[in-house]
Order: sequence, then structure tokens, then C-alpha cells
Amino acid sequence: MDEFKILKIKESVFENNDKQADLLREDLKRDKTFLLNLMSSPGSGKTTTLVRTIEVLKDEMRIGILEADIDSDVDAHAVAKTGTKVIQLHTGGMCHLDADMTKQGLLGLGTKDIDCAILENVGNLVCPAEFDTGASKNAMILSIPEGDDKPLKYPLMFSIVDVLLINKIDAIDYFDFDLEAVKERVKKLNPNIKIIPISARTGEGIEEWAQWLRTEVKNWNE
Ligand SMILES: Nc1nc2c(ncn2[C@@H]2O[C@H](COP(=O)(O)OP(=O)(O)O)[C@@H](O)[C@H]2O)c(=O)[nH]1
Ligand SMILES: [Mg+2]
Repeated sequence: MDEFKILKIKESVFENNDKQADLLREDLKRDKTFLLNLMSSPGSGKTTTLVRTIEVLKDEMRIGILEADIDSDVDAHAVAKTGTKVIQLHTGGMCHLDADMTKQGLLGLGTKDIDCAILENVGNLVCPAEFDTGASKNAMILSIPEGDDKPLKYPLMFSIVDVLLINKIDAIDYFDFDLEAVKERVKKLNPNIKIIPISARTGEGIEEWAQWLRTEVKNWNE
């Protein structure tokens, strides 16, 4: 007999979170609210892309934004300027949002009048990939200046998302970024992923991205 018990705490944290996430997804489905979890490194363009997306879709659907950050409210101010309903969530040092925190955020935002809620997760490519937030779909942004090796370094993130936006495509001539190599690396990890090159600055690719989102929101809320 073993001298002592070994508890796999991390596994039980994940199991519990997965259950909460499934329950949240059921609630969202019932309430006809689509939830997108948007992840990326800091500075890859989440907030800029959100503001662009709101500009394109705000007259077609009721959008609500959850801004998660360790301790600032810069992004909520940027989104509030568009007139969209937004809530700032402070994680108090936590590097990701789990399903329970997301649920609290949605309660704080109020989703009765929201067709499409978007969560700007905390900026990093590690922890957010490990926690199911209960979102209907997961998206990530990789920006050109970050380099084309990121799918090799952070494979989990690239393998769990439904759509990858390759942002700052306007700057591709200034960086050593092999777009085709990235597509190949990502497809190897995640054959069903949708990849859309965009520029949140110039608007390139934003219509294709908006169309992806339109279709997903419609399918969810039917
Ligand atoms: N050149 C270029 N800069 C961008 C683009 N999207 C965002 N940026 C800039 O990148 C910086 C970080 O963007 P932000 O949206 O705050 O990134 P976040 O930290 O992921 O939310 C800002 O200075 C943006 O103006 C883009 O498509 N092209
Ligand atoms: Mg931001």
C-alpha cells in the first residue's frame, strides 16, 4: 500500500471548470446569446479588431463586450466610445478567465438584450487556452510582428480555436513573416480551423471576419 495519497489537483480544477462551462453554454443557448471568447498575446490587436467589428455589425445585432484585464480599464473606455454595452472585469492578477468568472461577467453585463457577447480574454497564449470559458466559439489573433513560429511554440492555443485572425497584415512587408508556413503549421494542429488575414487598421479582411461571425451568431440563435 502507498504511504500517502496523491491528489491530481490540476485535473480536478479542469474537470470542475469543464462542467461549469457546459452548463454556461446550455444557459447561453437557451437565452439565445452567442458568446465568442477572443484570445491573443497582449498588443496583437484584440481591442482594435473589436472596435472595427462593432462598427460593421452594430446595426445588425445587439453586441455586448466583456473586457478582461488584470487591473486596468483602458480597453473598456475604447469600446464604450462606440456606444456599445461593455463591462470591465478585473481578474486581480489571474492570467485567464474560467467559466465561473465568465458567468459572473455575463451577469454583470446583462445578456437579456444581447445577441452576441464577445469576451476579450486576458492577453497571453498559455493560460486562456487551458480554460473553457463556456463560449459558443473560440477565436484567436496572431499578429504579424509576433512572428510565424508561434504555432510551434504555443500549439495548444492554435489547436483549440475555431477561427484564427492573422492581424496587422498591412505590416507584412516590414517583418520576416511567412504567411503560408503559418497556415500550414496551424492546419496541421487544427485541420478544421478557419484562417482569415486581416488588418484592423486598414479594414482588410474585416468583411470576411464579420461574415464568419454573422453566420455563427445566426446558427447559435436559431
Ligand atoms: N499596423 C497595425 N497596427 C495595429 C493593427 N491592429 C492593432 N494595431 C495596433 O497595435 C497596438 C495594440 O492594439 P490593441 O488593439 O490594443 O491590442 P490588444 O492588446 O490585443 O487589445 C495598437 O497600437 C494598435 O493601434 C493593425 O491591423 N495594423
Ligand atoms: Mg486590449
